[in-house]
Amino acid sequence: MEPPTFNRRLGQFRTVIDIEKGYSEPDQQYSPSARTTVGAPLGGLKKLFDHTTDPIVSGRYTINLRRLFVLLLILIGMITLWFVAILPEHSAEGTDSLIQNADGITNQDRLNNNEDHVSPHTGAQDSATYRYERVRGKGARTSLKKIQFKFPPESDQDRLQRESRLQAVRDGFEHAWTGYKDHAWGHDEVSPVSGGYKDNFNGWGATMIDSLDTLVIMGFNKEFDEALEWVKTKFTMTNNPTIQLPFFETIIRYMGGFLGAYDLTGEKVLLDKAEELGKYTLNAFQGSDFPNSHFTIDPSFSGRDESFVLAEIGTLQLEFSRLSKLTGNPIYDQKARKIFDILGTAMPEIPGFLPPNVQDGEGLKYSNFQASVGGMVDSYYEYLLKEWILLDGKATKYKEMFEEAVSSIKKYMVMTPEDGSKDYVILGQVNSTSKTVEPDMGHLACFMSGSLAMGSKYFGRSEDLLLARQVAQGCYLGYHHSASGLAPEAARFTESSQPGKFVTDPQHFFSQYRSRMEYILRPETLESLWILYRLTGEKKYQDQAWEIFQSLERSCRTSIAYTGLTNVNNVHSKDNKMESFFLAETLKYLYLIFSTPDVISLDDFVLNTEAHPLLRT
Ligand code: DMJ
Repeated sequence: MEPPTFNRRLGQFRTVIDIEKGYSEPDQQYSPSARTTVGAPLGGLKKLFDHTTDPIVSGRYTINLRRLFVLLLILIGMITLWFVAILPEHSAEGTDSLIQNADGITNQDRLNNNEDHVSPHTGAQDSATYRYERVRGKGARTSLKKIQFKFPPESDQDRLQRESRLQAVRDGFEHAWTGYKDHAWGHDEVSPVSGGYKDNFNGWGATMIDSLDTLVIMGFNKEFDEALEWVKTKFTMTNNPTIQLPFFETIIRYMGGFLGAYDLTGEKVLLDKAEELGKYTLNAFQGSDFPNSHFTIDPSFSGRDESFVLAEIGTLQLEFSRLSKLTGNPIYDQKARKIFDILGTAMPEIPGFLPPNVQDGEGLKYSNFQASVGGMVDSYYEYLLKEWILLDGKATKYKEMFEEAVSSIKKYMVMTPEDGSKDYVILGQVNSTSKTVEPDMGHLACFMSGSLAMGSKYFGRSEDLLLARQVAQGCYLGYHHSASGLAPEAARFTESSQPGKFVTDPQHFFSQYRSRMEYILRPETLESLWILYRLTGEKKYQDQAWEIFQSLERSCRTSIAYTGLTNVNNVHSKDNKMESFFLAETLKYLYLIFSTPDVISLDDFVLNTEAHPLLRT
C-alpha cells in the first residue's frame, strides 16, 4: 500500500485502496514524527554506552558519568508519566468497568469518553492528521456487521473522473462558504441573490454551526479553525432567554452540528456547547415525556403542548444518546428512549404507521389519519433504524418498529407507474382507515430509499434493497425531467383508474399543475444516492448525483452562493434563500459520493438527519 500524499488541490490526503479491507487507510510510513521518535531514543541510548576517554568500567562497556545522569533523569521522567497519566485510567478500568447504570452506560463507556476528551493535538500539522484519521473512522467501535460494499481497486480513468467531480463539489462549497463569510458571518443564513442575511433559526449562526463538520470532511482546516474561534469567542445561546426556540431545528442543526464536529476534531469546546445546549433543551419537557415544539432558555417561559409532531419528538434520539455517551450524563439518553418506548406501545390502524400528530400516553389508538414517510413524520422512521445502529443493535424494539413500518410501506404505500415500468416507484399518502393511496410524494420522503437500503443490509431483507433502488429512481426522475434539473417540493401525479398505480405526465413526469413546484436546495435524494452507492458500489448513482450537481451549478448558483427556486420549471424564479442544510447536507452528500469510501464510512458513523456524522463507539 502506498503512503498517502497530501493533495493540495483537493485539500485532502490521497490514499490507495487496501484491497483486502476494501477501504483505504493511511500508511504508518506517513508519519515522519513517528519514525524519528522510534529511532532517536535508541540511538541516544546507544551513544551512552559508547567507549569514552573518561571510563568507569562496566563489563565490556564504559559509561560516561554525565550521560548516565541524563539517562537517570529520562527514566525518572518516564516513571512519573506512567503514574500521572496512564496508571489511573487503567486502575479505574480494573475496578469498576462492569458497573452499569440503569441506562446501560458503563464506567468503561465513561473511560472511553475520557479518551475522547484528551486534547487530540498540539499543533497545526497534528490537528490536520487527527482530523484526517477521525474522518476515516479512527476510534469507531461496533459489533454490528459491516454493510459498505467492498470496493475493488479503482481504474486510473475512474479515479481521474471521480477526483475532478470531487474537486468541483469542493469548489462549490467554497463558493457558498465564502458568500456566507462575506455577507452573513455569524448570522443564520446568507441571502444568496441580494446579499445580506437572515436570522431565522435562533440567530445563533445556523450556517456556521451546521457547516463545521463539512469543513473538516472537505479538508478546509483554516476555515474550520476560523469558525471554531468564532464559536469560542462569539457564540452564545443566552442573549434572549425568553424567546421561543424551535426544538427540532435546534437539535438537528445546532446540537447535531456541535456533536458531529466534535466527533471529527475532539475540540472540547464543541462538546461543551452541545452539553450547555442539552441542558437548555430539557426545558422543552414540561410535565410530559414528549418535548414541546418550542422551548425557552429561561424555563419559566416554557408552555405545555397538548399534541406533538411525530418528527419533532422522534428526532432527538441520536443526538441525545450520543450526548449522554460523551458526557457520561444519562439523562438525555433516558429521555430519548422513553419517547420511543411510549410510541412503541401505540396501536395505530396500520401497524407501524403513526399520524403526524400524537399524544403523550401509553397504548393510545390512532385512526383515520394520512400516513406517509414525508413531512412531519419522516425522520421518526429514519431514527428508529439509526438509533438501533447507534446503540449497537441492542435496542431490539426499535428494529422491530422499523421493520413493521417497512412491511406496511410495502403493503400500502408503494405505487407503481401505469405504463408498467419496474424501474421506479413512488411512496404515496395512505388513508389509514380506507387504506386508499394517493400519488403524492414529498421530496422529504426520498430519504426513505437510504433507510430501506441500510435496513436491507442489516436485517437480510434483500427485497427491500430493490425497493430502495426503485424509490431512489423515482426521486431522481423528478430531477431529470424538470426544466431546471431539480425536483419539486412535492411531486404529484395523475391518479390511475387501477388501484395502486399512477400516471406520469408525458412531458414533465410529475404534474406541474398539482405539484408543489419549489426546490429549496433539499438533500434527501442525494442522501439516498450516496447510501446506495456506498452499499452497492454502482457507478450509476455517482452519475445521477453528478447530473444533479450540474443542475445546481446551472440553475441555483449565484454570484454570492446558491439559491432555491420557487418553480423548478423556471430557472429565473430564484427565491433568494440558502438554507443551512445546503452546506450541512446537500453538498456534503455530493462530496461523499465522490470521496473514497473510507471517508465517513457507514460502518463507522451514523449520520443524524442533518447529515452530522456521529462516531459509533
Ligand atoms: C433538514 O433540516 C433535515 O434533513 C430534516 O430532517 C428535514 N429537512 C431538512 C432538509 O430537507
